Amino acid sequence: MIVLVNVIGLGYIGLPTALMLASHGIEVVGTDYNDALVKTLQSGKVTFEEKGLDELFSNALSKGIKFSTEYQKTNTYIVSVPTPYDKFSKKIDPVYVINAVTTVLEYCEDDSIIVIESTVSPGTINKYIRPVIESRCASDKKTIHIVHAPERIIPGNMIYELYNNNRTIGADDKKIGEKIKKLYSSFCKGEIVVTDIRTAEMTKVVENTFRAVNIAFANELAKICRYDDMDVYEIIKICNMHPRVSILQPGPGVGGHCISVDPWFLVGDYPGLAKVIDESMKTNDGMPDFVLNRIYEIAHEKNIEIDRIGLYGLTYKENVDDCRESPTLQMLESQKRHLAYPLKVYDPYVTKDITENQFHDFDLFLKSIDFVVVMVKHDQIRNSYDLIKDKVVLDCHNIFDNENVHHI
Ligand code: SAJ
Repeated sequence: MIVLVNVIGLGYIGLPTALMLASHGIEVVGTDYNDALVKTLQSGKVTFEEKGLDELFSNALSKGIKFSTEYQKTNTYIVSVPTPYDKFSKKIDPVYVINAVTTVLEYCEDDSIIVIESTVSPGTINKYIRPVIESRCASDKKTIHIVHAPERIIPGNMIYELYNNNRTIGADDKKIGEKIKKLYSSFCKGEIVVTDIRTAEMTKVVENTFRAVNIAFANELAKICRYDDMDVYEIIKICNMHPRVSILQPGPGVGGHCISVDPWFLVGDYPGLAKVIDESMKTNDGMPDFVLNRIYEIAHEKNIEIDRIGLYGLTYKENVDDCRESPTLQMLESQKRHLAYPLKVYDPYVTKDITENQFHDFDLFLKSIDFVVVMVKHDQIRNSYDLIKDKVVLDCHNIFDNENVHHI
């Protein structure tokens, strides 16, 4: 029987998952080694902005959720720590998962289940996690079960998706898989499929790769259409009227910790085989530079000085405060490498200074520029066309169809 669930890693995935379980009557302790983060949560404040998160947090607090820097002695753990990738080899770096599992092994009871929610590349659990568990089990004479339950929620709509998305549970033993399925069913209304661990690992990476490849296709079309003066948005709109065509939207690049990262695991592990994926990732990674060229062309044509150009948006997508792998940061980084004066930048969701020339006041930002580049389609800018209509506008998301607005 599950007595207490110890969620390890209270980031974008771990925190909402812990809160969701606690709100649905499960006894939960959330553990993170970041003391400041744990203190913030203990003081009753959430650590990032997300629709519905505050409410879920109060609910979980009223049901007794606790936060700690200590691992707990129990029989069920959910590990949701980051899995970065090595930029050079493109392979996953499982060090955080290995460390978390190693520490769990010091605390867990016999017959415990360790659920890994972190995204891992196919084979990671067998190669790196299983040996750690098996050697410890042999010396302690314990039985420990591994389960992989990759998360699928999208920032900006996390709470709704936690409730409603279908899920995958990978386990060696179906009975253990069913036990964890029951745990997630305490809040999840979607279908939960129980399969084996390698399949669960692969499905997660494939889902994000599917999206990366399809975004790359839209980005490539944008480049072709720009080269030969065609309207990519009109073309995509018409093509999508075909019953079996559904093209995504081009943009200034792909950010976030998932779609811009996970497909590289397949390229790293199967370099000779994952060719479409490799090219797609390069296409997406090249978009910030493509937009930078576009900015240069337009500024040159309109005679605008570099210090009168401003980038609107620093996050990796609209209406969230998450800047991981953001196209704007990639673009600023590329500018820096070319020793160029950094462009002005403003984002209503980013209140801390994370880059040079960053504004925190929308009006002041607008007053200081003549050319605005819409990098992120936050609701604020969608509703502010009147404020920018007299400026030169490069709209990287096709949110304005006004005649004098430029597109990528
Ligand atoms: N983007 C485009 N064109 C599009 C759609 C998106 O350029 O047509 C860009 C966005 O602007 C953004 C990036 O792609 O920079 C990724 O954004 P997203 O909203 O598509 O996805 P993420 O990274 O926030 O979340 C994804 C989701 N995966 C899939 O949709 C297959 C989510 O379900 C996963 O939980 C998450 O990755 C994850 O953690 O793996």
